Amino acid sequence: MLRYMTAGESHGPALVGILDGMPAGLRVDVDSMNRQLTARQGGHGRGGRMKIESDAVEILAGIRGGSTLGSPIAIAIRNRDYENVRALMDPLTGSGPAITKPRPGHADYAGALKYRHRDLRNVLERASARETAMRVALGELSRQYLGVFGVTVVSYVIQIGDVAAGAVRQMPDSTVISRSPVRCLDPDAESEMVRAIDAAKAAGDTLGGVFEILVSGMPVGVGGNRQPYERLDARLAAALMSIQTAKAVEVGEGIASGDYTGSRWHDAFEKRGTHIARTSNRAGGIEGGMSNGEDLLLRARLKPLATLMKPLQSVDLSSGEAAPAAIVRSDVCSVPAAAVIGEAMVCLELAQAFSEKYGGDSVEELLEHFHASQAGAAQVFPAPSNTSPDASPT
Ligand code: EPS
Repeated sequence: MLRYMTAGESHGPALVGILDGMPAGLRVDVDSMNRQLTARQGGHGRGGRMKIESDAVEILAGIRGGSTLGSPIAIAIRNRDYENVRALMDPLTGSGPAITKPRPGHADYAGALKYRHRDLRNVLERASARETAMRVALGELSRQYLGVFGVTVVSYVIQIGDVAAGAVRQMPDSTVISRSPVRCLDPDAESEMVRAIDAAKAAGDTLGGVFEILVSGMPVGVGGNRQPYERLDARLAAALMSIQTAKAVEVGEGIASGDYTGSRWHDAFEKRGTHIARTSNRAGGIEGGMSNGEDLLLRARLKPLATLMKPLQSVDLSSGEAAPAAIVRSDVCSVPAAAVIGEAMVCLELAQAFSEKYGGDSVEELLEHFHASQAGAAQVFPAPSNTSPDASPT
């Protein structure tokens, strides 16, 4: 079983993460982990913090000579900004003026009451999206694990504020995505998105948006329907909803599904050569909580960031008096970064689901299980099937 845990405050000494259950013998590409960390830091609309950090992983355990050992993998990412705020954040002596005016839309208020903190900094330090740097590092390791099965995961932005991009239905080139300042594949929408972010910044405001994740190379039957928590759609939705600012997740054309009749919505089967294909993919590659062999299509809708340079009305919790909400350094728009984080979350969740179905102690054993499963599935029906062993990666 694959599982992970992270720790770290936004301005503490470091973020740390442990990924347990990775098989032995996986070649690890640290450069691609660092590239994803750089991608997470990017995107038009990011704030001053990103000029201070240059995130890179430090491998502490579980990897030797560039390959996984099968033991727990431990990683650190240093917070450079810690050196600037040591007096405030030192784990033993840190202290400073309390933040007491909660930002509407942020974890400030609920967290203060939940943990009985009088200083909202004690809430915002962990609530900050800074911790997602570690998710991205662990997610990139999970992507490398998924690569063993020939699975590819990409993300791109399809909306920022009220600027929407054209639909994407084919696996896009990830280098094209990473060249865009807003991870958008539609050049017209891209320049309008950049303009919208600049306008929001000038107005002291923030913007949310929508990103999409496309997963190709999925075998049939990952996830399950025996128990609610096995369902792949539920698990991927939870993984994406865990991203700061996420307010809704869509699987395939899920949001519109209630508007259709069954005969118009479901993805009919079609015999195409030696394969069973579908005439559409409104289900987003998941039926009955299991992958159905089509590409996975997921979307996350993000609210605008809660820290406003022209703040909303709040209450000073220390005095009970009305006051504008606290202003702290923040971003204007983090949708492109959230897309990178979304990819990581999907990789982490999919890797767990794959390890449940095909798990092994080494990559060799994993592939034995996978090939045996694919070959077995191909025998179920003598008729054409897209689970043929030929479809499996070499
Ligand atoms: C972020 C780090 C934060 C913010 C932003 C994202 O750094 P700092 O608080 O030092 O400026 O830039 O966080 C938020 C928008 C938030 O609400 O916490 C990051 O690393 O992604």
